Amino acid sequence: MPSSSGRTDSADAAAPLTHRSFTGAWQLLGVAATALAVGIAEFFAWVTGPLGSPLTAVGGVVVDSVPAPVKDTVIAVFGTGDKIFLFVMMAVGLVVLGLLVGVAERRRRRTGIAVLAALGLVGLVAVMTRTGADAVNAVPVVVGTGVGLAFLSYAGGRAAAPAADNPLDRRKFLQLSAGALTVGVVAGAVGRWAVSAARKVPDMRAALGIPAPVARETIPAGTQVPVTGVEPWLTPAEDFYRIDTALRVPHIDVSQWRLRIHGMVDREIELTFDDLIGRPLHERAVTLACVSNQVGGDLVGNAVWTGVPLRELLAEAGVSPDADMVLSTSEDGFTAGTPLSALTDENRTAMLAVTMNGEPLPFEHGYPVRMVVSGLYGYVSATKWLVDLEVTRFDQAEGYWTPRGWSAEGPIKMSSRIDVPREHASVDPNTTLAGSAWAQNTGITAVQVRVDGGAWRDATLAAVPSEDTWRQWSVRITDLPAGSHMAEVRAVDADGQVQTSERARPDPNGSSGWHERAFTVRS
Ligand SMILES: Nc1nc2c(c(=O)[nH]1)N[C@H]1C(S)=C(S)[C@@H](COP(=O)(O)O)O[C@H]1N2
Ligand SMILES: [Mo]
Repeated sequence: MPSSSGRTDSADAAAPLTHRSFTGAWQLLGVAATALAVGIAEFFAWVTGPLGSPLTAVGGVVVDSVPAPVKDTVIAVFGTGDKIFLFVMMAVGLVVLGLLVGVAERRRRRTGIAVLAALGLVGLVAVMTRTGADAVNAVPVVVGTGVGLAFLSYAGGRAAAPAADNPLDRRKFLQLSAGALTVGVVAGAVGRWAVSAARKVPDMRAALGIPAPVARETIPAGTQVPVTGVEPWLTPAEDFYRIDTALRVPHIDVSQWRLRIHGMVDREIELTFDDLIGRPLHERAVTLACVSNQVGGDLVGNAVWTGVPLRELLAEAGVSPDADMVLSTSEDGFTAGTPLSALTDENRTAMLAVTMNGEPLPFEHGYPVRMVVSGLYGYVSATKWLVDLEVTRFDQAEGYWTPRGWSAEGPIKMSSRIDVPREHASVDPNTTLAGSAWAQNTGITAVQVRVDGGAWRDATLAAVPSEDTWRQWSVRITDLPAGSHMAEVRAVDADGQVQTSERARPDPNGSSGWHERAFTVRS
């Protein structure tokens, strides 16, 4: 078929495609069909709700199957960008699968169709096995896969037809594939954008009238050492580290929110959000830490929370003396197993928090209700988007991370960190070192620093409202000779325990070891 455009500079362009010709065209066809299938599915997820998104669902399955060392490596390399990394990996994977679809279809008709159909099936299974999915969530994947398959079948059939009766020349064929690819990418982008934009919940969050706490936290003056470069004692919510398995941040409607307290209790309790905030609220500053935090790492933050003490709710429910764990569940199916003793102890802070630094919880940090327990790593205590509390036993239930290689119980290890000088900074011979240290529930009584393996010097400690938070420290060092140096820090808690020098990686129960910092003194 002659080209009608007149641009016959490339004779090839007008040549008909034959079954085995021009691998590139077939690869483009495969990628286009795959993009069309995924893009259309993501587009329809906008209509049926975010649970219908195959990308989110497959990503969720990947997140759920990641073993502890892999999770730690990804977090160590990408930090809180772990989710972006996952989506980039999925996009690359889809392109590779698309190439495979095209190559398979070129080799033998219908094999590419089979590969794409199998891909759709994987998406469907992923979607349907996510927490909360129902039949309607199957629609996007089914429609998307159907469109992708129809396109592949039509265009593949044309491409493979004998030259004589083939209405598609090579240029038209490439245009068709490029068009399908564009439609797929645009539909997918629009769908994902619309899912996040179509949320009415933010308005309600801003309008929430949460009563003032009856018991206020009194934050003493001087919690912050006057040294530039030290992380703020109170971490702004925007800068607070975020770690969770949620590829789709839950947006819960507070008017629909319910919390059930059940299991080994005398009386089950069900609370609405109004019931919860109608109770006396307590305000506490508590430092949260992630078990994946490396020595010197930044997966730790300090905020002022208000909420209802868990002790009171559990007492009302009447906990069985045989119980030793509370399994908390979030709206998206994450679970944490917290030792009951930590939640009933009068000397510990353990609450259902509704505000963070004076605002309703940000969506990323658990809106509308999360747990905050002083002294336990987040994975065993800090359930965000909380909807269920089951009083149970460690020999009968386990939290999300336990079967994935993390300890069932996760007390936060005593830690200290050097913030200043920054790594490889160049400083004056007289300089101030500063940072923070934490031993929640016990409290920090000393921080010691040494340079180049010399004598330990006591740092000056900043003020803290309680032993629930980290404590800043600083120490002035004078007359350091020019050249490279190494500083180390260690903490001492109120029981006289000295922080261990023994290095441990984060899994299975938290990193340990002294933080060291290399720096240079200018001549
Ligand atoms: N629903 C839910 N809650 C969760 C998690 C999660 O994956 N899902 N991760 C936990 C972990 S591992 C940590 S360290 C803290 C982090 O809380 P943040 O993101 O508010 O800092 O949340 C905890 N609560
Ligand atoms: Mo964590």
